[in-house]
Amino acid sequence: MHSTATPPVTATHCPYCALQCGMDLAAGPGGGVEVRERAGFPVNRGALCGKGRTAPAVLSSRVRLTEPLVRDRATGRLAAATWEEALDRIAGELSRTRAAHGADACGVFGGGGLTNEKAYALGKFARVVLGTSQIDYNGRFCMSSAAAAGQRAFGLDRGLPFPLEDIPRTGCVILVGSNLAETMPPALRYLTELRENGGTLIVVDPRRTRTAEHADLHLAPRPGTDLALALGLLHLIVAEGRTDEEFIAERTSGWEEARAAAMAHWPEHVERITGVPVPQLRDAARLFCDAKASMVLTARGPEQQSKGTDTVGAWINLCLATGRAGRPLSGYGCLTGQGNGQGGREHGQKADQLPGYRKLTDPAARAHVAKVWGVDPESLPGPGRSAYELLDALGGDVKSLLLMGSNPVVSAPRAGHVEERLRSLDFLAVADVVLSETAELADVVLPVTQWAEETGTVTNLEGRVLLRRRAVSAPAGVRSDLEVLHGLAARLGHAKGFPAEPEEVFEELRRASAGGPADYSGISYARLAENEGEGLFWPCGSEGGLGGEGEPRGAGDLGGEGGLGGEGGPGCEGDFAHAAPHPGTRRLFLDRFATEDGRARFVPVVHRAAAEEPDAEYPVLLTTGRVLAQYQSGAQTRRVDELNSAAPGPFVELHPRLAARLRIAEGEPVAVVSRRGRAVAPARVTSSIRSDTVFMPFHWPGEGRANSLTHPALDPVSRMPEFKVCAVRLEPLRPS
Ligand SMILES: Nc1nc2c(c(=O)[nH]1)N[C@H]1C(S)=C(S)[C@@H](COP(=O)(O)OP(=O)(O)OC[C@H]3O[C@@H](n4cnc5c(=O)[nH]c(N)nc54)[C@H](O)[C@@H]3O)O[C@H]1N2
Ligand SMILES: Nc1nc2c(c(=O)[nH]1)N[C@H]1C(S)=C(S)[C@@H](COP(=O)(O)OP(=O)(O)OC[C@H]3O[C@@H](n4cnc5c(=O)[nH]c(N)nc54)[C@H](O)[C@@H]3O)O[C@H]1N2
Ligand code: SF4
Ligand SMILES: [Mo]
Repeated sequence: MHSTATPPVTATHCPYCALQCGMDLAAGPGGGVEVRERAGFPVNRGALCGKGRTAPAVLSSRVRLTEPLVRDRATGRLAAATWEEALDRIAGELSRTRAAHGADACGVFGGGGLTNEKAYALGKFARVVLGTSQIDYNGRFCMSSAAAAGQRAFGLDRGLPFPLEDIPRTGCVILVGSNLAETMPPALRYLTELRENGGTLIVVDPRRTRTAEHADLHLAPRPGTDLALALGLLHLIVAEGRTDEEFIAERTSGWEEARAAAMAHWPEHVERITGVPVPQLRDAARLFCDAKASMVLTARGPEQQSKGTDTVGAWINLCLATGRAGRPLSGYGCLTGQGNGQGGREHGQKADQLPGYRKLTDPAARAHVAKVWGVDPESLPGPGRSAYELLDALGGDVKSLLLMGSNPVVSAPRAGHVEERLRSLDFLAVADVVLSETAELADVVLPVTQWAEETGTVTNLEGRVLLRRRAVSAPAGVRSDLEVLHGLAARLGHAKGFPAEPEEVFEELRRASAGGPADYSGISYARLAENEGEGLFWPCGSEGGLGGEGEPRGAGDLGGEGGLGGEGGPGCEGDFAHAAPHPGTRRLFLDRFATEDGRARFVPVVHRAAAEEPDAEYPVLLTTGRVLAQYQSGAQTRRVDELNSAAPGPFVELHPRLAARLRIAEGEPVAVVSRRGRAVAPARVTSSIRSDTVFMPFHWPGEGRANSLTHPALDPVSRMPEFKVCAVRLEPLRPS
């Protein structure tokens, strides 16, 4: 390892999930890097999971890409090349594609792990340098349904509209489809403290997970039926007269239609759909309403469905009908997943979006951002395809792809088909820190720096913007994603506008976001360094705009001076006459929602079936998710010995009754077959799962790849694929 720590101890953040735990990095013995506890950071108070603790192992040049690779036309193999050769090749191929087939034949695919600066630069690169509309990113597979539902109901999407510290102080939490004991372990503390304070925890998950074990009440619905469940609860609440009519009248619109839609979902009917007994539904409704304040938190379980947006909408309706939103210690929140899952969805790598969470179809937004970019608004392309649709179009009208920060060969739905589409491209370039399964297919692979080797900002699941500092130097031969975009832009005729220095990019991002829903204009590296122990919550506007580019704060999409009605503070909301810096907005919606009239919108939703329900041929439901010791496609964590020992490979979790019926024994290999493909993994027999459902984690490639099976049906609003439910058949494979 040639990493050296400079300075000796650096306060920074974890590379992995959206909690963005604080950690200290110090020089370890033998030139290595050591993770130390950073007790002062409030989100995790020093606690780290095994992934964060072992993250320095992925800095090692033993597992890293340290030189560019270019596919040799004669041998078909990837071979070491210079940076000049690699960048020239990419620029040349993209130019050729554009000349032959038009700008939209060039695609770009990004990631929610990329810093704000990278996400911003990637979106600008696509629209300004390539002129393509064909850009989207893996966040589409993550929290897009919750984002769409939040926009629809509240006029704004910030995953959590309140800080995590509010959770222990509310009265009741319904946690829907989140296994945070494994996916955000240090956050489990907020739920245990809730219970210590006398509050109740209700967990909704088809499996009795490590998280569900902490619950006062565990509801285990059939996968894909959360929409019916939420509507059934609302039906009961209305029937028992427990709605908050004053709140509904003062702060919402659309109740009558939503109420009528919910009333069609009788508890007995909901029991038949979900498998959750009526008495449990009644208990849940009562606990939620009895508490003085309560919250609903969702994660991927209910969201990764072809009706994810409506499902989250139904849970939001429940909060609104009971006055559990826009009030202290109450509300709906989404537990966003990736390291920069929040910021990554705000600054323009999404198909329909411009920086600052602006809409690409909004003429004022186009004019504002075009001015910051120094281009004609007319030159900006319109919205492109969503992630799966883009991957599905590869080799069709999209001929070349630049991919940064994702590994879709493992993580995309119907992955066998996606792999085939990637192979059919004229040209594929991948920037990664390791040779991922997707990078293996590329014509050019660029070795890039990662978290501890570069400075950048990330926005955690609370909307807390953080400075993630460089702590070590990168291995020789590696460049940053920003340097890559700088080099490519220069070769494609844009010598200016793509600085490689993160702070310079952030300064431009501030101006581009000014006045938008996700306003970062009041945030700077200097302020983030000053607020290192806390970060700054967006929206955080500037007083008087920046360099004449920004509109006055609040004049944009949020409608006026009242801003978002966050809780006040010195010089806060509505008080921009004097020069005190904006303190950021820790809590949203307390005075008004971010809609035009300030009211939250009920959406009338009704239950519908999953895209693929079990039948005689494929009689079992498959759901997918995560385990504690592996992260996502596993590209990083499968390279860490300690994590591999804890979670060495894929498995199929199934109930003893199902196992007995199919004569499958613990540990025996079993083939799981769907209409998309087949996967093989050892059986793990456990009574913690419903007997009509099997579960597979999706972290592994090859034979045990769960996504060989999954269904690419998309939610009509968010374009989220149905990762959490499809129909499969199980075939025991007795070892010969
Ligand atoms: N260890 C680890 N931690 C991670 C990650 C990782 O890969 N590994 N990834 C990060 C990212 S990007 C994300 S998005 C988060 C995800 O965090 P989570 O959402 O907690 O993760 P999942 O395991 O995908 O899904 C959560 C639960 O949903 C349940 N579920 C399945 N189907 C349904 C359903 O139909 N309804 C309901 N209600 N529940 C269902 C599953 O049984 C599972 O326990 O984790 C982040 N943290
Ligand atoms: N069946 C099933 N499939 C799923 C899910 C599920 O629950 N079930 N969950 C979905 C969800 S929520 C998500 S978020 C996706 C995630 O799936 P992916 O998009 O595949 O996510 P990662 O494995 O994190 O891939 C990130 C890649 O970027 C690389 N990388 C890390 N840091 C950097 C960097 O700074 N720059 C560059 N250029 N590269 C970097 C990593 O090495 C890795 O190869 O998977 C989705 N797929
Ligand atoms: S919980 Fe998330 S942010 Fe915290 S150490 Fe683990 S992976 Fe890193
Ligand atoms: Mo995610």
